[in-house]
Amino acid sequence: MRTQVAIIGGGPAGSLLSILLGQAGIESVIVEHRTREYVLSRIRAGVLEKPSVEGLDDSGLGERMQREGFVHRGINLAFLGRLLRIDFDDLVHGSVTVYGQTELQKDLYHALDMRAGTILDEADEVELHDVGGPSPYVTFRSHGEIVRLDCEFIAGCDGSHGISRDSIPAALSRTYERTYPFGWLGILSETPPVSGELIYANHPRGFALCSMRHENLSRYYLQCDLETNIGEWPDQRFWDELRLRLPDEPADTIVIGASIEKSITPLRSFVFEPMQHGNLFLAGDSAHVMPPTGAKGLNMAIADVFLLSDALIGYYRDGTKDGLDHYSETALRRVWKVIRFSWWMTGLMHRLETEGELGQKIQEAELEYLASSRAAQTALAENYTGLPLR
Ligand code: RFL
Ligand code: PHB
Repeated sequence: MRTQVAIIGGGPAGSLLSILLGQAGIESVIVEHRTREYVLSRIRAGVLEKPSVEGLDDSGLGERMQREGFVHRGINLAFLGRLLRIDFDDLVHGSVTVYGQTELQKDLYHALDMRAGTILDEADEVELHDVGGPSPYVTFRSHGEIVRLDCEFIAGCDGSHGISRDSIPAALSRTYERTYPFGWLGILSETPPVSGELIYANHPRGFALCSMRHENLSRYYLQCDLETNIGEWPDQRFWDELRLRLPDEPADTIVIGASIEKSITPLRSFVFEPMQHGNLFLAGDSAHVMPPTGAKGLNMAIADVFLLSDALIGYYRDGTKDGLDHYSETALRRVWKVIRFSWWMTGLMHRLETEGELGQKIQEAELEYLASSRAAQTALAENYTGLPLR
């Protein structure tokens, strides 16, 4: 089998890349480890920043998102029993769109199907070969058969547990990592959201987040210990704890109901450098992971893919290698700013055991400062709604 670009991983990064390349007449094949049903069953991100929304719209992929997504012009920070609204519209003329990753993934698969894009799923034993040389190829086992896929470029879009980055020699690469000593216990519940906008809550008992998917589907998270056993968190305990971590106003009006999903996510900041080697290019979670506090992971994957697709299109259309040569350097400049923002917001909003009561007081002082400073609110709004793609 032969193609121009072999794409490892068919999550949002891999699917979007294949579509954008297809629109420019460049052939690609996606090699995905899981089934489509499995990929669509993962409940993950919920917030798209402005540059993601604009990019998807410009690529003709935003029709359902525009119809069914919810534009949010602000978020709320809860602390010391009160709510502080960060008004994106007023501060930076910005907004974000609440649209689940699952829905976006469905739209991407639909667009791939319409162009007869090739996804080889249930691929095992995926291996990359000769990424540093002129004729890279990928081998894998698909439905019992060993397949060899020859290509000109490989895009490693295989997420945080992927294998692509292992093909970049250790002597030439570097990882930066922090694992946080806590996670998020999340539930999805068919109840109306407690508020029209997201609420990020700082509380001495731990962080809480009230989010949503639509009018009758709420997503809530609680900071939890890494050793937390989900079995010890029946729905009632979750709701009781959530109420304790919120100011009275939202706490008293929460509509509770049965959860339809419950899971724990560990929190991590991780960057792998460089994001390219020879003819291999990394995009999305395969190169960087951030704690979900700033709602950035999916948006970063989308930003990488716009940059990489432009670089590949530049090469195939005009023969210029400039975009490809500078891909990692350009992508990482934005990656580090976003990693920094997610780290900052995580540190501001979570209970930090090692910092004790002093840490709590300092967080409260910073939140008070935010409440009193338009400059500080503007910095938050600018980062949350999305830094420019370049
Ligand atoms: P994905 O989505 O993990 O897709 C990678 C794909 O690669 C496949 N794969 C392989 N395929 C072939 N061979 C191999 N060896 C392979 N190994 C893996 C996998 O099966 C998978 O299909 O990575 P991608 O495309 O880079 O997309 C990244 C996003 O999924 C991720 O950053 C976000 O979900 C993060 N995230 C959030 N991001 C936001 O922008 N806003 C949010 O509000 C937000 N909330 C979240 C989140 C992530 C969460 N969890 C569970 C990690 C909330 C949570 C709880
Ligand atoms: C979500 O709705 O899943 C969500 C929203 C905002 C975040 C993280 C997750 O910061």
